[in-house]
Amino acid sequence: MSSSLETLNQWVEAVARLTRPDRIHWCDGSDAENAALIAQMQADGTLFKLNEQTHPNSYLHRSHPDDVARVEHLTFVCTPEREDAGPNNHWMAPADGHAQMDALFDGCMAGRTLYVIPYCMGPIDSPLSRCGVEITDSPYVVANMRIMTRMGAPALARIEREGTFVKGLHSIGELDPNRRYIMHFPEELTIKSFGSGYGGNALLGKKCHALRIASHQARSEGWLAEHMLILGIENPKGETHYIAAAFPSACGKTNLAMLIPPEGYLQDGWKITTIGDDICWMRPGKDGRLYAINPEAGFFGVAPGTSAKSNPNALASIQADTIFTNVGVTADNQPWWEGLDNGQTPVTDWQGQPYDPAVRPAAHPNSRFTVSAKRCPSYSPMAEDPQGVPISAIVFGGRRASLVPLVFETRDWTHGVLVGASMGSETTAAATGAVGVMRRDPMAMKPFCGYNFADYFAHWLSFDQPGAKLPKVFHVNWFRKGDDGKFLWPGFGDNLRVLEWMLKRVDGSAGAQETPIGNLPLTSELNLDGLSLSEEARNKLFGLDRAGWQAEFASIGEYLDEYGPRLPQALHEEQQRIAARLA
Ligand code: OXD
Ligand code: MN
Repeated sequence: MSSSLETLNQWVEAVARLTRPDRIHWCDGSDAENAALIAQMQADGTLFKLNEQTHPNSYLHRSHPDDVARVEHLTFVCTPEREDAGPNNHWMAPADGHAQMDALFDGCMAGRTLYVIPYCMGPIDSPLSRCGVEITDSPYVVANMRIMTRMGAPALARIEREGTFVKGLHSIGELDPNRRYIMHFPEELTIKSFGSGYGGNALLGKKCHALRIASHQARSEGWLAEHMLILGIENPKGETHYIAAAFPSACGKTNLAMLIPPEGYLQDGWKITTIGDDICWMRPGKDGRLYAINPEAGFFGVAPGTSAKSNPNALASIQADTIFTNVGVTADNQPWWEGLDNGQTPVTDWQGQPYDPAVRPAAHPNSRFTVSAKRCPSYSPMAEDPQGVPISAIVFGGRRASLVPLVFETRDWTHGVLVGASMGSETTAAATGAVGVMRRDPMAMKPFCGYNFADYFAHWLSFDQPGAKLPKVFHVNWFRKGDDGKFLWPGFGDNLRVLEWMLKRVDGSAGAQETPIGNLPLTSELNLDGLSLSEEARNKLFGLDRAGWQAEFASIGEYLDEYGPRLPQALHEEQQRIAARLA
């Protein structure tokens, strides 16, 4: 036996001694294994079969009502030095973290099966991919990991070849919010998660491995692990450019990744292809460009708001072979959520109670679908390319009702890093806590960066080296509102108009208006044909509110000061330079 398999066996044995399961099952990822788990969950009432005619092979899971989102206040990064986790993370000393977690895990799997899930994040034969093994006592987690990762025998074979893997230990415990923690030990490539079955807390390949542990690993290995979608844009000449875009959770990454071009663009031959909707791993290639893979194999998307109008590709994806979590159901057992707009009505809400809109929505605002990326009509074969795709533009964006224009281009990489580092957004239902509160969410990584943001910004800056051909960096805001509180920009498919302008800037075929905050589009060069935008919309989407930006830059300066002397001087200087130009 190879030494990595020995290490794995020893770890599984040690975990079994601690958690004391009745049985141990090594997952091979086969159809038969999946069918058996599904049957078992149907029998114990944790999974309900949906209408086989309308939604073949699809199921509904209802989680504990207190376990519906990520729990940022219970998520820790345990580095030997507190400063290495930074002010952006909750911290605990590794020994204390292990002691606290191991006390929770003690005997927790009695009467249960311990599942061992070998998985690979990224195409199985890609040098950019990384493997992990999750141990869990939740068959729901196994079924979801099978969709979200390359799970089973091929991953185990790669682990045997490669030698290293991330160790993730998970138990649903008693689903008690008072006995719930998600801890990361980046130096040990280890995750321990207890007391939650919710995706972001329990599918350890996703946020815990592919972002928190991977970002830490990426820093020492010279790459980036980011909370970004990746899409391809094919123009009428048949050329494809790839864009990576970071938006906070539940701000439309899935919709943008699967965008359907507006009518005129379709006729002209534009096409969008999807590489990923949530996570992007990128590293410089030999030619100096950044190459990206999507480490995931499926989508864990937000259901509410997904409709034939907002995201036809997502809706087509989830017609079969899908696990729905916390949605409502119709009388004939079809899944239903607010914003589905399909003319049907729910009879049962996400808690399994008769639907009464006065009591609660039919679907939880953070209800989800889990589906293989291969079911998505726009999924690109390039997503399986081991070399990844070259990135032409990086986009940052938040949910900002005021101040921030539709799009601007940053002047250079350092400015781009500052714009990413100072991103602000209104909070959403993807995490527990208040919704709609503006907070700084650098690179959309606030909940996910596995180390001190000051070091993370320095790592981003370090990519600007001789010979590097870095992507252009842009900022967008699809969420600007007018005085009447309504969105000013139509969004969805029409966002392609903005992406097209970015690509024109990349190839040098569009001009721009230089301003202190960056380069704004000339409205003559951003295609607005067929849109009826009011005078107010044009002013707010394409104009610069100088006084508002002065205040914003003062607030950005205060925010950056929270990182103290560890913050790269180049970012301070960039912030000061722009603040001075605005004054
Ligand atoms: C997600 C999230 O589930 O960001 O992708 O919360
Ligand atoms: Mn996400």
